[in-house]
Amino acid sequence: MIQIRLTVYVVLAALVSLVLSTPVKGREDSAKVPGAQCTTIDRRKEWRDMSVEQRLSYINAVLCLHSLPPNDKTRAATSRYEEFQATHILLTDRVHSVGHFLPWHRHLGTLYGKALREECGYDGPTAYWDWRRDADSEVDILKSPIFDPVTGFGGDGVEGTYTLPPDPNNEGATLPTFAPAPGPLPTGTFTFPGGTAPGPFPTFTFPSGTPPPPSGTPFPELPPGGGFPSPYKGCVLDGPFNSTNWRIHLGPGKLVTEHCLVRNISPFGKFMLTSEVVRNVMLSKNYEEFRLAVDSFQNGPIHGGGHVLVGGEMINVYSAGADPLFYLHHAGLDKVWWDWQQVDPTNRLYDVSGPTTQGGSIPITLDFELDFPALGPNITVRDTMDSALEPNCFTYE
Ligand SMILES: [Cu+2]
Repeated sequence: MIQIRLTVYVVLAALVSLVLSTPVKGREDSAKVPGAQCTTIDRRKEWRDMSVEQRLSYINAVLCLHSLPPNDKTRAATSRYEEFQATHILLTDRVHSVGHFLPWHRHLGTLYGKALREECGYDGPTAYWDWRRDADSEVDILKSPIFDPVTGFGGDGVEGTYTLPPDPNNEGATLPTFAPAPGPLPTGTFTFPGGTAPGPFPTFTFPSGTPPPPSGTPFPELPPGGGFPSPYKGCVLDGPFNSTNWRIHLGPGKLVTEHCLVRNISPFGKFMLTSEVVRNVMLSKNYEEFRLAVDSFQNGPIHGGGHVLVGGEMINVYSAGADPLFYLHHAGLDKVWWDWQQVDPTNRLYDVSGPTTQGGSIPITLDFELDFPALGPNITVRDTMDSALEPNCFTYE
C-alpha cells in the first residue's frame, strides 16, 4: 500500500516537475507576447547620426526587401516591400484622422524595421528623420543628407519623366474625402527659411476669394498632376532608388500601375517642420490635443509637412509608402509622440482618444484592435503604447 502511494507520489512529482519545466519553452514564447519585457532594444537613430556604413546597409536592406517575393502572391503587391505599402493603401481610410492614427503607424514602422532585420539581415538601428534639422537651416533642402545620392535616398524628381496614368474613376486620388482638422484654413503669406510662399495653403487649392469652407467639408481634390506645388513632378533618377532600380507596382492612390519613385521636393514644406512648430505640438496637454495638433494647420502640421516637403507620391495619403522616406518620416513623427509621452509617462503613456472611424463618434479605447493584413497578427492599441515592451522594443536617440 505504502509502495503504491510512493509510486503515485513519484509519478505525481515527475508530472509536477514536467509541468514546471515545460514553461522554459513557454517563457521563450511568452517573451514575444505583447506586453512582455523585451530581450533586445532597437535604439533608433536620426539618419545623419548613423554611420555611413549603417546608412549604406540600411539602404541595402530596403533594396533587399524590395527584391523579396511577397508572402501572399495572390495580391497586387509584387514584393515584400510592396506588401507594406499595400497594407497602408488598403487601410488608409481606416487609419487616418482617427484616434489610432499614431498607434497604427507606430506598429507599421515596428514591423517594417523587423522585416529589414529578420528578412534582410540589417543589424543597425531603425532610422528616423528629424526634419527640424533641415527646416531650421538655411541650407538648400536638396543638400540635406537625407537626399544624398550615395548615402541618402536620392534627390528630386526630374520634370517631364513621369506622366500620371489614365484615371477615369479617380482611383489615384491624393486625399480621402474626410473632414479636415478643425480650425480655419490659413490664408496670407507664409515665411520659412529660404523664402516666402504665397497663401492660401498651396496643397489644397480653393478658388481664390472664397471663404474657407466650413469644417466637415471634404478636401477638394487636386487637379491631375496639377495644383501648387504640382505633386507629381517626375521620377527620381539618381541614388539607390533611381528609376532603373526602383519599380513600384502599386499607386498612385488605389491604382495598380508600374512606375518609378516620383518626387517633387518642395522647400515650402519647411515651414511646417521647424523646431518652433514641434515645440508647439509638444505643448499639447493630452493625447486628444496632441493627435489633432500633428495634423493641424495652425498648431503643428508636422505629419503633412514631411509629406509635402518630399512631394510626389509622398503627397498621396494612400500610396505614399512607395517612397522609402515614408518610413523615416513616420518614425520622425512617432519620435515626437514618444518624446511627448516621456515628458509625463504616468499620465501620457496610456492616454488615447479620438474616434474609431473618420468623423465617427465612438471613441477608441486601449482594447481597440489594429490589423496589419499580410504583415502580422492583430494587436490592440494598448500593445503599441509603451515602446519599452513587446512588440515595440525600441527607444529613440
Ligand atoms: Cu499613413
